[in-house]
Amino acid sequence: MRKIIITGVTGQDGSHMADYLLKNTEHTIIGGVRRLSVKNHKNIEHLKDNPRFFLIDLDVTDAQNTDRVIAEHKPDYFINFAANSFVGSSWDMPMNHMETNCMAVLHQLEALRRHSPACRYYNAGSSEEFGDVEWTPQAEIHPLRPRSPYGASKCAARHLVKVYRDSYDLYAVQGWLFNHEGVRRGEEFVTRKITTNISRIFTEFVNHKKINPIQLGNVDAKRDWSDAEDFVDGVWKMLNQDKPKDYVLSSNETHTIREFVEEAFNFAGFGRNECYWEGEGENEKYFHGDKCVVEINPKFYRPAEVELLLGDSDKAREELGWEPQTNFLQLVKKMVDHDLNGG
Ligand code: NDP
Ligand code: GDR
Repeated sequence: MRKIIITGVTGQDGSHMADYLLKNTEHTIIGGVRRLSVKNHKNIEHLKDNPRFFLIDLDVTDAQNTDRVIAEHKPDYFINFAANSFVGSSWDMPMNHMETNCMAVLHQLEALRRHSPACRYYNAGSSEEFGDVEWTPQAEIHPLRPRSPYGASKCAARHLVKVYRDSYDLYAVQGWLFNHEGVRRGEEFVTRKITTNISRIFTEFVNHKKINPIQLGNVDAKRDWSDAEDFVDGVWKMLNQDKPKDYVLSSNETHTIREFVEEAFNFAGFGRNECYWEGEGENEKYFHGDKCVVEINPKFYRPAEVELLLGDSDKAREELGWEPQTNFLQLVKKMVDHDLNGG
């Protein structure tokens, strides 16, 4: 039986990883949580009585805290999902993104090499590192061209992971994960923002109330979306190879935010033929019959946008034997159904 520390365990990926490891391994899972005045353990509430799962205090920005935790537990695996993961906030709080997404990785690598050098380490890298893409699709060889402080923080962390791997012979990897979503996705990310608001609009609609449209930014950006539950399997496979290597995980398909909106309204029962876009740019709106259900709000535009992401995860599929199980339409439907049923 081995010990696995997961940071970010209250978030989307960390909680799915805990579920996955409790189901598929015999190992003990130690979830790292930071102190908050009001707990947000909704995603791990169902695990609280599991004897193989327990929580420890770990704020990843605190180097001493990190060092103590690693020295005490000497984990066999350390899976770092903790981050400020919202790209949009990274222009407002760039230092917080660097501290949480990059400096924390340095604290972890330093502590691991001193106290637990045989530990296998994963850091959550991102397709945002490819940023202003040079070509499409993006595989592991694509240059790093971040467009946000968030993307830059993940690139810097990537370099640290490789430097520590090469210098100290650590099993340390950082995947390039394209967008992955699901029913535990935070409500400010665009997919969940759409599905939770459609659920609200559905209630307004059936109760003949005034409909408050969803406010969105750039609906023409393209993303390569998958299901987060499929990705934790790929991360675990990356951690269990003969040699440490970094891989892209992606669906190998891309869709606009606009398409996500259309499919989500359709799954919620707002007939496709009754819905249409009208207007242009900041004045564009999406209607169901004569009711506006989506409008553009420039407040949600970003100072620099990643317009297109499309992954090429063929290497992971061949070498790890990994493949996503849920496709784009199944993912949209799963999220809409979940939110229509009360979230
Ligand atoms: P979430 O935003 O859902 O979860 C982030 C987690 O990090 C939360 O548990 C949060 O805790 C925790 N956290 C934030 N700051 C600290 C801190 N100082 N100390 C300890 N914990 C902290 O993100 P996801 O699950 O979606 O993503 C997981 C990782 O994968 C992140 O690193 C993200 O950048 C990366 N990633 C995600 C992708 C995606 O599409 N989801 C794609 C590519 C990369 P709290 O609950 O207290 O806020
Ligand atoms: P992203 O996810 O930035 O790709 O980062 P997000 O869902 O926030 O944005 C995706 C795209 O949608 C556009 N968009 C909006 N986004 C939000 N949040 N709100 C809106 O109203 C809105 N309107 C349009 C955005 O401009 C963008 O183009 C996610 C995070 O999980 C990161 O942590 C991770 O690294 C990357 O995915 C891969």
